[in-house]
Amino acid sequence: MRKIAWIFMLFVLAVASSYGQQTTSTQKNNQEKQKGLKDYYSTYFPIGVAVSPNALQTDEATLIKREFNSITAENAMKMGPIHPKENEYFWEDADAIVAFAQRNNMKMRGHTLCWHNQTPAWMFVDTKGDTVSKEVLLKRLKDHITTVVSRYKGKIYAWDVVNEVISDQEDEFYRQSAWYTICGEEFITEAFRYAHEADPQALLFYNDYNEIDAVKRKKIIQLVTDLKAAGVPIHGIGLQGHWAVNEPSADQLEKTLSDFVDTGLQLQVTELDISVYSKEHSGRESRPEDEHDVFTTEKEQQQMEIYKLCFELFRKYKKHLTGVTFWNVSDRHSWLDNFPVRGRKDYPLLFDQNLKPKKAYWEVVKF
Ligand code: HXH
Repeated sequence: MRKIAWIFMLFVLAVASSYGQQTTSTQKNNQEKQKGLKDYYSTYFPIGVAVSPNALQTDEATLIKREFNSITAENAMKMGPIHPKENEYFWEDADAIVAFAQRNNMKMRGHTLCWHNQTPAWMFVDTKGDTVSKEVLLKRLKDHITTVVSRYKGKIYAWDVVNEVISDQEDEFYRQSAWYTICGEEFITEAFRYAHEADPQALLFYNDYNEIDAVKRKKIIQLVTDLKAAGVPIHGIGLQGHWAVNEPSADQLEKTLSDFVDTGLQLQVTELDISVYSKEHSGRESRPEDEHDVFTTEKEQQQMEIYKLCFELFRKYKKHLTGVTFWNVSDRHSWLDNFPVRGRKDYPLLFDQNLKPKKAYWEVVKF
């Protein structure tokens, strides 16, 4: 009788332990099923995302870790936020983002060292409020770049050194920014030199938008070709890629990528999003009819097709394309919520407001 009890006990234990093993392997399967964009694209290029320090404290952090293997600070490293006063840097936000990337074995892109927007008020004036000289401004630029790049040396593998210096006007080459008006084109070459001096290992990019426009593209190509020829340390071109349901066309994007490949520099798509509204190239207030312009099934379909097209071409150009970064995490919040139309919500990303993959996501990973 005792023997039977023992056999019964052993049987119970065996069943329990195999049940335990089963749950363990089921859990493992579940983990394997949680593939992210970075896994689908592991043999192509890193997939990045622009973040705020706040996003890293919410449930978006889990999504970021699952889907992405590269991070950019959306705002925290821009000159205004990080260098609010001449003798004062604000490191907290940028440091938190770099620490998150390091903790999670992600690559980190730096954005951006020299730009005409989000610059601190003190940068272009002296204590009396008069415009500073070229010498003073270049010295300030050098101090800024040296301090920021040195702090993250070895932690940031690529920097957007100069952002958006090419004009949108057909008959004008350089944007008439304060940098340009005070220094002439020299601030561009100097910015690259300062960055290279501070971290010789970092890859240095020129970054701009609306590169799918043939006229603007030609100017960007001219700029980077001249920089390269002059021996300026530049390694890549960042195509922001703020596109929309009505652009780019397949031919336009293919021509864009192949034209840039001809420069011999590496390419990255640095700020990808696809607005569900037709592209507008100037800002405006919202109009009553905008309210009806919501995320319809038709828009969802159009957005899915553009995303599909983009990633087909990105994969085709994988030899030259060394990264694709999304500008924001999910439709819960994006910079396009207020831009270019104030107060209008946009749905430009691959994850919806509940952080669930959208239809476009499945098209991007289906290949
Ligand atoms: C990017 N500029 C910046 O690189 C990035 O740092 C920022 O967080 C978001 C977008 C894109 C941009 C370019 C031009 C522009 C606005 C945004 O100017 C316009 C003004 C009115 C209408 C359309 C464009």
